[in-house]
Amino acid sequence: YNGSDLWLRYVPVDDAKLLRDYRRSATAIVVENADATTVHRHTTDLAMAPGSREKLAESTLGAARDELVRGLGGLLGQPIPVATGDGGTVPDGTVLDGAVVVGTPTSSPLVGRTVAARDLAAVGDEGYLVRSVSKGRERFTVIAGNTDLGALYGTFAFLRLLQTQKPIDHLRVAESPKIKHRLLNNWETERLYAGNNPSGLGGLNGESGAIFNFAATGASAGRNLPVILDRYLVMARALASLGINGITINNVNADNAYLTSARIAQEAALADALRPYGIRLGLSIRYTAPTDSRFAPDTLTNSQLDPYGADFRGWWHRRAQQIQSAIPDFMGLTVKANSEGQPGPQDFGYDHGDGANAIAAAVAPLGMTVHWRTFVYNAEVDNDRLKRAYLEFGPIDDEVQPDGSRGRFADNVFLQTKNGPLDFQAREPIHPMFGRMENTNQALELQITQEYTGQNWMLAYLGPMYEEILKTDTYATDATGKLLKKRLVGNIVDGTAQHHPDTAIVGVANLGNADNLTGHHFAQANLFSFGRQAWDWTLDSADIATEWTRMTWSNDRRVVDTIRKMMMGSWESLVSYQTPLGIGHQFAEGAHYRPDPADWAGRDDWSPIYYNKADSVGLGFDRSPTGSNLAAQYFPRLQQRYGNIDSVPENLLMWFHHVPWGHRMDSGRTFWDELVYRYQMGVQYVTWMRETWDTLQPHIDARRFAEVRAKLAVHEADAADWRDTSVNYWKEFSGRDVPVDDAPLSATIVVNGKQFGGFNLSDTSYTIPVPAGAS
Ligand code: BDP
Repeated sequence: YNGSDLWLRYVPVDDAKLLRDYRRSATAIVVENADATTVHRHTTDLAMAPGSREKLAESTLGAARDELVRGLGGLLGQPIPVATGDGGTVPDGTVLDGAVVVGTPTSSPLVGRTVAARDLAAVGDEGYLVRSVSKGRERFTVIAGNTDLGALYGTFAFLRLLQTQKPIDHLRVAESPKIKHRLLNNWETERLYAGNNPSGLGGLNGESGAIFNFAATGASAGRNLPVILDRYLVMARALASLGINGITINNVNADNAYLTSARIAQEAALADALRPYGIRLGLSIRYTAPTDSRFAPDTLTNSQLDPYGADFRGWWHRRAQQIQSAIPDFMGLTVKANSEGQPGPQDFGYDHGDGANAIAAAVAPLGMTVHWRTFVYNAEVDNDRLKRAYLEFGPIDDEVQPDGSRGRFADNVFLQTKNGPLDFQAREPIHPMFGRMENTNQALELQITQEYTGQNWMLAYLGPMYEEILKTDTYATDATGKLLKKRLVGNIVDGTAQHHPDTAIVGVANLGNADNLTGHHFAQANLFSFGRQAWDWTLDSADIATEWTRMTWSNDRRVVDTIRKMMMGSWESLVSYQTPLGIGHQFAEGAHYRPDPADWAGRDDWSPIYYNKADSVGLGFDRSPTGSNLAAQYFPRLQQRYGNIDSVPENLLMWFHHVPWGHRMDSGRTFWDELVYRYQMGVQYVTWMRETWDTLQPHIDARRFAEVRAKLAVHEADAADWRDTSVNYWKEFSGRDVPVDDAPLSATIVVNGKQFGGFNLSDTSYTIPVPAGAS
């Protein structure tokens, strides 16, 4: 088995008693009028590639029915019949004992009769109820939504119960998403480690490694869009199983090709295939696209790019209209402007507010949104790249408008902000803008693809990282300085903190054309976890790990416990051997995989030495009041906590302070000793993971076992490289010896306040290999 079903593996339930119970509770599938509500298609030549396993769904309820057929059939080890009466409805008096009934009150009279309208109203547009119902001597299960999509989400939730071996005979589930737009950004192949070749990057057969094949040549020619490949639908089903409802399909460093008529026709085909699963399409665009000669004769000159001019707005409106006529439910545009060389309004004397509002005004009449990214930086701002975003966006959010209200950004603009102020480092403090942008829609951007977290070589489960971010207290206050009641990052993002009506969360995805879609088998867990947390950010990442493991690997107790343990410490261990105690960005330039702490990359703000500031005094970037004072961009409580070396959490120590080598740590050790221990502990965790994985061999299918095993060997060697390279380099500045074991260390990993023990650190001392060329 190659991992190509992601977590939608429906292998027979291996617990005999449970299997008997399940078989009694799921004897028939009833989806009334499943085909009556077909989802509209806007392309005519849509087809699956020859030999496909997947099949194009014609409707959302059809997708729900097909999933039950596949899922129950697989899990119960026998085909489960689909029952529908004449005209697609089930006549009164039909025996329903054991049936699984799916629908909305509109699609299904039976659902309408069984579920109280009030209960259903409470779960909103995309929520669902799953209920065990008894009528006389009949017992059956109803999966109900207000919309077909809600019913589809409920169907996946029901199947998940069986996949994770939960009881299904007394169900009373009511669920609805906390955040409205739960989206992926797909950077195509940039920072993608999920391509179908051994390095995980580029492509075979003329394919690029990207999941969607827009421009195939060579052996793949003829299989490019609008031909639909199995992996698109596996993706669609998997995303629907999490409740992800949109995907922006191209890189934020956008190629204007995505706006050409030919490409729009291909995008329409893709949108048609994904529509039954509730997944809407969006595009990333370049601010200056109107000047691209590919759009001739509808091409503007630079002087027509004035955001207040009719030319610029008219152009975007026409283009958006063209997209909408091919893709009526198109979401909108994501913009990376005046960031890393991308053009933007500042090139023409305007600010981000002017630029965002211009495009927003052009698409607002079409009901579309603009996601304007806040990833802007400049090393010259107080010598600290990290301060720039808030300095640029804060005043626009705060600006008093002619009508007396505050905030200039339009209602259909989302500011899309990375979790931290730098750039997806393995651990960052939260971005200071969260909670500070009271008057503008916020979208939190998280990275799922493992650009800075081990790419496709390292096993790093990021669920705990997302959890840490979402549950961090912003200590946001209201205008009078009073602490808000709800003020975790998750509350800001879901709108409950500051009453934002429109809410969004975005994951930069890791989907490629690899057999298992994500490169590393365990990278599937990061997509899964993101989706679960996008639906409900209060979920516990350890529970999510358990769920994923049961669905993906096995329900065997030992396998579940072992894999969960490996996963839960893996991120913290990565932080520990890569960038411990709050140091960031120590990567060799470009690839962002190996360490190179001594590097100056030609530009301060891309350079490890700019971030580490190593000298004979100590290590770390002073962002306290004696330094750049990034700390002051946070709300008062965090400002004080981060700004003081004695109160800053140790895991962010070097983020905010230049820490003297002899500084006393909580452990009683000096900073230098603690630092070295952290590197070593991180590596030892990986050793433990590698050894532990080996013990699972009898329980794991051969191919996936071997693939993970091979990656863990590379992982261990590369983690050791991080440790050795870093410690060797820091030693030149500290002039101190590498500590030898004082006592056996307790290697408890604490994730979000919960402890995950699991491995024995009897020997934390190690000898650093002398680097080549040193005497
Ligand atoms: C950085 C990536 C780069 C992206 C950029 C962004 O290295 O590929 O374009 O973020 O988010 O992390 O715009």
